[in-house]
Amino acid sequence: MSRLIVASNRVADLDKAVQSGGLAVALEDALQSGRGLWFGWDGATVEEDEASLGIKLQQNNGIRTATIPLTRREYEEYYLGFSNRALWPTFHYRLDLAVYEHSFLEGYRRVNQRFAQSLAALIEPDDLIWVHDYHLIPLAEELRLQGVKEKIGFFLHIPFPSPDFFTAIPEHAWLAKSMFDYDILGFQTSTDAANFVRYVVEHADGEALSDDRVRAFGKTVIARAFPIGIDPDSVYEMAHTPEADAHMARLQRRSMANMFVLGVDRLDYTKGLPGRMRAFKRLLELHPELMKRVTLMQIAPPTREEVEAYTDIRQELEGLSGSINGEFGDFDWTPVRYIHRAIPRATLSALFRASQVGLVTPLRDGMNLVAKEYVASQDPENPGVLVLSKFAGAAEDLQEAIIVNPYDTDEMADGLHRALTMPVEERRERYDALIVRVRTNNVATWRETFLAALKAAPSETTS
Ligand code: ADQ
Repeated sequence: MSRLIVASNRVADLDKAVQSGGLAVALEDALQSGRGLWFGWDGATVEEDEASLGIKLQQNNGIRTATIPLTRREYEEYYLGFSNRALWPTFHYRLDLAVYEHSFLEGYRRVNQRFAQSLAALIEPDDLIWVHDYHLIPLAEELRLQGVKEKIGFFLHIPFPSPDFFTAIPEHAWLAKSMFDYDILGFQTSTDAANFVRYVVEHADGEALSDDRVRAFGKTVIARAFPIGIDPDSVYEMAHTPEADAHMARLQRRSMANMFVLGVDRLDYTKGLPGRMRAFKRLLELHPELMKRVTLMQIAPPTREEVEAYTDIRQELEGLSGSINGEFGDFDWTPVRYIHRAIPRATLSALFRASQVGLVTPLRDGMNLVAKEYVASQDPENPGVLVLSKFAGAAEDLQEAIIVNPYDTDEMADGLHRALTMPVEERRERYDALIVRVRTNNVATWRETFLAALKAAPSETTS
């Protein structure tokens, strides 16, 4: 049986109970059910000469990991620089926030090279290699240079933008060419896969063949959508423990409002958090009868605080929640509760279940697992309503949510009002349809269909 080798930028601290990264949650599930190895950065930054300390092999919660540190300079150029100041904003259609510096690109190349050198030494014949996300796009090219002949698949967790945006990246042709050293490229949605194919055809003199195959640079690769999912049973169970019941009762007791609108996101400018608060404010302006009856609870733990755009968004949100509370709040009612830290998954599940509305309004999002977790946590007899941005990858599938345009404050306020006043029959109908979709496209389906496609990929794709 072939082993599964997963490579991602960061190997999560598997001993930690609280995690706030979608990738960590999905991969933990994926690796525990088979033999395998998870390779990546250990999260430490070291001085230039210490980096040669090399790979650390460990076993955690039944998962074998192989990790290496980054030097401070690599961290700045590869991680903060090219990955998070160039690729992340560009792939999320935010060219206004993108910073392209040559040193970033050089650092990105060097780290991918160093990752490949370390990983190549661990690969055995017939291993299946699965590379994750935008930090490691050229990893396959570097592994091939190290002589690795095994099948290598890539999954992009974030959107693949339209060619107009992708071509803004200096050396976009190099990046695209390196994607042809994979056997299979997985995207979150059919739109992302189509954007990639369009780039290849329009800008790389490539050709779209049958069966999702694309040919360019003298090579062929499969480009297909594999929508990521969650484990709906474990999410449901976590939302229905005696602790969750107690948590819900406490929440209701302590709050004057009897309805909650819940937002749960990493604090990121792609998640549309200021727009969400403005929509809630508009809801209160248009429907004063809802005052003291509804609270917006926004949970947003900080991430990437060394990138300026992230401190800006934090300040903007603190200002917005403060001004809404100042204008509308009373001694017995706080309209917006803004919690700026990660919270345990069990508590989160209880909050999902206790909220009448799950408000998920990113400006762009690869998939958005919170939308699926919200649906999976509901009581089938008395379910809450999902209000979902049309720019979340999840909207391609979760059509029975109330789909809104996150740039349109009035439409979002209207969507919120519909959700808060929806009769139970309609709530059940929408939930019944949504839960089928969440169950069908779950995390196990995602893993298995991707790995089956990787195994079945014709080996001439590497030629
Ligand atoms: P993220 O941008 O991190 O992931 P998302 O899909 O919403 O976004 O996953 C976040 C995960 O972290 C969820 O499981 C959520 O429950 C958890 N989480 C969020 N806030 C938390 C908090 N305060 N406390 C505890 N847990 C918290 C990237 C892409 C997404 C894509 C995923 C998976 O940007 O579009 O869906 O990868 O592919």
